[in-house]
Amino acid sequence: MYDATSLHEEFDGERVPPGQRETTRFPVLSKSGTPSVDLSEWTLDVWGAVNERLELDFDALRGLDTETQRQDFHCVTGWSRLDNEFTGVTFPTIVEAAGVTDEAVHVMFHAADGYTTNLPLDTCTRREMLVTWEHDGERLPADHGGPVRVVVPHRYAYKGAKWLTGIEFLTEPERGYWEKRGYSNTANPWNEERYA
Ligand SMILES: Nc1nc2c(c(=O)[nH]1)N[C@H]1C(S)=C(S)[C@@H](COP(=O)(O)O)O[C@H]1N2
Ligand SMILES: [Mo]
Repeated sequence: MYDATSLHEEFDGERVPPGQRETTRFPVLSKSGTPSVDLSEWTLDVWGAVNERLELDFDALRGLDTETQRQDFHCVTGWSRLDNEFTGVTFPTIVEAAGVTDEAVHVMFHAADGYTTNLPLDTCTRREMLVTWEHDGERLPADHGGPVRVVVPHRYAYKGAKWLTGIEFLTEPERGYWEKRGYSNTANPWNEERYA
């Protein structure tokens, strides 16, 4: 299993970032409750600055290279849950499958509840940036974004869209739901980039 729990070293920080408290619970934070996502109708759409638009159903997504990683999870409201096991497809695998073009500089993630969140492309093209459907050996619970969500251990968790439905490659930066409403656009936990 790939262990991503030492990535704090890259940010010259402690494993539990400043101002965070470790919890063994896994709280649920959603802007508007849990949408119902019918897996038989669900697809992950990938579009924008790509050579190959993708419309992956669940089996097609799981047919890409998958891996299991150990990762920490940092919520901007102050809790961190360490040593999660997530199984999924890494973002670089998706970039390759879609043939992302040189014009792409930014990424917008779209979700079934209308949520969006954004990141620069170079912040996404990392192995730890995972599109996942399994947590600690079980299918990802609906409250935590099942069937499929994004996890971002190098950023606060609001950068990880639950109920993922789309990945859009942009040629200009844009802001997502919380980034338009006062949360930090950069969201680095080791710099406590919580609010803009
Ligand atoms: N689609 C969607 N994704 C979302 C959210 C949301 O409201 N909708 N909330 C974000 C926030 S603010 C956080 S802290 C994490 C919480 O994930 P959890 O509920 O699994 O702890 O999901 C993020 N992803
Ligand atoms: Mo959050």
